[in-house]
Amino acid sequence: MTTTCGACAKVWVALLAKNFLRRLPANQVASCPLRFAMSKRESKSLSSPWLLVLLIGLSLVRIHAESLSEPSPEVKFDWPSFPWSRNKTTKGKPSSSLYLDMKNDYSQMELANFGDFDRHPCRRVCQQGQTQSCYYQLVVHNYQRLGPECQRCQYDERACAAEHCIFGDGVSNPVMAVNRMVPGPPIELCENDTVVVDILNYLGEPTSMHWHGVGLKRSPEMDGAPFITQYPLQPGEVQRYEFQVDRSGSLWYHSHAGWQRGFGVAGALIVRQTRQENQHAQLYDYDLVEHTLMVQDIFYERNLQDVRNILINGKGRNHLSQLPDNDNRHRYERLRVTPGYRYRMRVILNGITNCPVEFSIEQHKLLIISTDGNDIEPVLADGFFLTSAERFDFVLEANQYVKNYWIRIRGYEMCEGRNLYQGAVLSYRGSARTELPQGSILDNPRGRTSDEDLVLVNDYRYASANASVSSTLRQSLDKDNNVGTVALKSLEPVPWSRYTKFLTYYSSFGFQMAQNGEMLFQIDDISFNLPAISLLQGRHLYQDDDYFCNKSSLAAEGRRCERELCECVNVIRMPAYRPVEMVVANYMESTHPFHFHGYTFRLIGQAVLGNLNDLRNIRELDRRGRLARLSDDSAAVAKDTVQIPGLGYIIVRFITSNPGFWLYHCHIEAHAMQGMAAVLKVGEDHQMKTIPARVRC
Ligand SMILES: [Cu+2]
Repeated sequence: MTTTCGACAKVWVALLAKNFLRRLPANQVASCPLRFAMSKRESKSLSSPWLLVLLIGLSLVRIHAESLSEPSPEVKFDWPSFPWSRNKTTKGKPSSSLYLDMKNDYSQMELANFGDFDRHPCRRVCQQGQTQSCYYQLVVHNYQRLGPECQRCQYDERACAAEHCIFGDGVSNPVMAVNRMVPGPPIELCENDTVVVDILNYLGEPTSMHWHGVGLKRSPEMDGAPFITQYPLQPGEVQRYEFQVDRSGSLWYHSHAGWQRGFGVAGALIVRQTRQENQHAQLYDYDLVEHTLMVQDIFYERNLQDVRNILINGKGRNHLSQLPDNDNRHRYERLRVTPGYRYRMRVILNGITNCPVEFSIEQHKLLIISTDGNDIEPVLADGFFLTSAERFDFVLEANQYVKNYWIRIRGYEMCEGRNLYQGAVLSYRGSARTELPQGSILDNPRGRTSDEDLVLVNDYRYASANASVSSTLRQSLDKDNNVGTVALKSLEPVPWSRYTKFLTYYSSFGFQMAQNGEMLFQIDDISFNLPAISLLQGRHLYQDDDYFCNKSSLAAEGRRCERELCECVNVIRMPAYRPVEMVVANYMESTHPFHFHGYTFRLIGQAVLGNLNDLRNIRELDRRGRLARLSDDSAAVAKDTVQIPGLGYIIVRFITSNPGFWLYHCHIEAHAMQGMAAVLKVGEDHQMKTIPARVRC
């Protein structure tokens, strides 16, 4: 008995410590860790140390009670020490050079050790002058949704974590996991931390990792684009990525090889600021990693273009099962909140197919404060749209009756065709812990008749298709035929003035049919082929003109790419350190998420253009002032991914201050892989960083 109680006490203490870490309030600046865990009411009432002791005692009793009913989570505390364990190597103080101990030492890499980073020393309240080097190991490997690990999990949800079961939507399917998780474990950092990540490729195919939203000015070779900034990482190899995150926000990591992102190789990369630097710090009480939602459309088996479901943090209702929403064989993600508090929440769409989604929470307003990791003037809305790779952060105030509410995802475009939607649960403390909200996820999933009273941010459905939509916000957004994104306002002023002269580039997204009937996607009427030499590493080995093409060089050769099929290594050259503007037209009726690496840009135009498929006409329209732009000094929203409306255009601006080769592509996986990609070569070879040869283990 004594031994058992001793073990319990250890678990209690571990759990209590974990609770402290999990509840770091955003406005917490004090050094006393106990204050982390106290609510406002608790901290007011705790004037005596005896009360503090009582509180800890009560917590232990409560946690003990919970541990009896939910035994599985403690298992992770029985694992061998992680290499980054505070107790083992740093005596309670995170070391800035901790990762150095691990250099070229992979002897401790046992699969049993890999999991999430709940206890990572870089998971902390950010304080001025306390940046760290943060070491992580990510094993990328084949796995199975509802695989052989899921012995008990199928019948008892509490067993899933201990079994490392990925239940998903309850349909057995191959996945590619990161540390036995889909999505992969979130990485939490403070601005200006240095990240060191060893990627272990345990797949049967090459991989690479892209850090979406990180600028990588000092380390362009860490961008993870195969054959652009690195050679792919072969099966069985380890590659170390090392870079500084000189910015904050909701970023993410994902494989940039093949369809791996669609199979699950992706996770959140959350970079926080100090309270002094955080311009939205007053707007919320808590910023918890478990309130990060990664949404993903999935396919079954290897039928890669047939979208079959949408999952939220890898969980959701199985649409094939015909089971009602409230059947306990569904696994819904559950977000816990305490009444009276305000929570920062983050949503990331790891979209694979053309499946933009609408996000909302039953009976709650969302105060939207950031997109793609860039702070915006807050907008109070009923929901927002996300296209693949976009992120939105919002503040949720837990100000409704204590019960469970649906968090709702509704799919559009291809997902609309399959009537796909998904739910998670917003669960107020004090409500039934395992119950689902009453009613179905979407009261009327497809037949909602009126959007009139809804404020939906980032609405990709442009005005001409939805002229009846008439919310106040949308009326203001639809001025000049704009869609939602361009109306958002950055908190940071633009880094140029009204007198700045921009170099303007015109570019297009379109498609062409190959002779064999295959639909090839294109940028500038060119289907992209991967080069045989990685461009950044091998740039001294070839003559650009012999190796690259672009619309100008092909035109000079007499090629008519708007009529004949052009396929090559499309490289668009830009001078370094210049203000640049890109006007990107979409010749297709369907929308495309536009993204390029290495930069955050400002969105200054986004509208419907009509049925045009020749850049000469678009340039002429622009010359005549027909392409609406925000005024030069307006606080245009900063983004790294944005939707190009069907038969529409976007205009983005940025300073080419990051020389290198940067991939420019549609973020729909099928489109990019079938040619809708190009490379921006920014600067000349001598302006780019010298890339050292890599040593791999
Ligand atoms: Cu596309």
